[in-house]
Amino acid sequence: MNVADTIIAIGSPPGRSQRTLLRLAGPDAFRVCDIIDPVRGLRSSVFELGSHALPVLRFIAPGPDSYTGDDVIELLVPGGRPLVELIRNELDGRADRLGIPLRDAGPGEYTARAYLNGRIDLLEAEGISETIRAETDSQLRAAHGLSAGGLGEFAREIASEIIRLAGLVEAGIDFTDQEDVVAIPMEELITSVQALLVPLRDRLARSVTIERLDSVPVVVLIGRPNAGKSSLFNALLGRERTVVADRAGTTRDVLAEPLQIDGDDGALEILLLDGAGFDPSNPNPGHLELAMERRIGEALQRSDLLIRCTAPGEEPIDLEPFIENGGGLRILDVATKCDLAADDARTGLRTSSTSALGLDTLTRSIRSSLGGSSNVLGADRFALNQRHESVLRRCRETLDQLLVLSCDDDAPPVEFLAARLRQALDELGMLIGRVTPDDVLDQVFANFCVGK
Ligand SMILES: Nc1nc2c(ncn2[C@@H]2O[C@H](COP(=O)(O)OP(=O)(O)OP(=O)(O)O)[C@@H](O)[C@H]2O)c(=O)[nH]1
Ligand SMILES: [Mg+2]
Repeated sequence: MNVADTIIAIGSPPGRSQRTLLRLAGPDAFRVCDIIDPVRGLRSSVFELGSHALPVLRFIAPGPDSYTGDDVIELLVPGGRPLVELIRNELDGRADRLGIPLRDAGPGEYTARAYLNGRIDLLEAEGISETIRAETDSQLRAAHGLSAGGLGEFAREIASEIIRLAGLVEAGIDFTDQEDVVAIPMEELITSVQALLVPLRDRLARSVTIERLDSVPVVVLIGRPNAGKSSLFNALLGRERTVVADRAGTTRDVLAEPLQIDGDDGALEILLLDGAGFDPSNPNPGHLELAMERRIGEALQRSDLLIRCTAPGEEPIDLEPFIENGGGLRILDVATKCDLAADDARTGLRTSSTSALGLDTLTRSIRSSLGGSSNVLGADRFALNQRHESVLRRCRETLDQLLVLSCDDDAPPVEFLAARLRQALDELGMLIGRVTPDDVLDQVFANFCVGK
């Protein structure tokens, strides 16, 4: 990616629209658009397109105070893509005549330029990308957390304490012959690293990866007609979402509702599906039965967990013919209507939608069957993407190793400890930018009068 180029892109999604945005950025953006005296702001203007003077809104942001850090111009054009394509061709022609290389912007290039020009840090850039991708409230809040700089601030605080410690340890190696330099005592180093590990561990324990927020597991209630599936569906949701009746075949279609299961480890959101009862003993299913069977079959294919409901006196249905490549599919067996049959031979979790028996155990079992971890960003949680999480985890592991080394009876050479601190800083550098040996040296010189 060459930041010296001038780039152009249509900033509106494809399809019909009343206005379309065209954005240029780079050293020749103003020249291509014939702007001689660029003044920051939004103004109405005209764009000369052949013999037509097209009214446009023009936003001018001279660098370095623009989103990307270089000269930016945005044209808001009335009409959709075909008109914008004509403007684009006209601009290409002008660029050719002026000898300006004008090229299409690559994916994310405006934000990449903002990063490369020092307008935003890497974490803010990732936050912008997550904001664009966000589909749920949790994802949007997570993205905001990234772009608001919370993680960067946290990582910088940790790094600054590691720089302080590295400065002290390295001063002990390099300048012990200076009378005013005292190497950090081992106990003090251990206490400081322990203190550093507390927020790091806490952050990791309370973090939810953004990738995890993407995934809402699908849980399907399945069983014979009249098994009590819809009653269980309503009972789990805590409201009368669907019709329940003693007539077999009440539910005809697949209903889906989100359900949040709270736990010590944060909340887990699932999509709970209630479908038509399935009667494997029916040798001649009619048109309607076949259609219902197809619908429930589709639901099963996208499910992560099946709750197999069996009413008193019935055998659990055989799910094998239903599930293609279902080896990895989890099944939770539930004996329904246990208020009617206190003691029977059915296996599985005993529930009753009427008396609420076993409902708490069922939600806990759903959660643990799905792996338990949270996919909802609660107020006390932090969003990280997988890259951030592994950086923080590696930093924590490195500091853990340093603690083990320091607590060893045969204390290791101090160079080993310094190397571990450097390694932890290198890990954090993946979040906040590289921490150079000079940063550590600055710390040494700031604390001691070395070389005065
Ligand atoms: N006593 C008792 N009756 C229940 C319980 N759960 C469901 N029922 C009754 O069983 C009948 C069938 O319940 P539904 O929840 O509609 O069963 P379903 O599996 O959804 O049935 P289909 O949609 O027809 O496949 C209704 O009359 C319910 O009131 C329960 O826990 N205890
Ligand atoms: Mg039903």
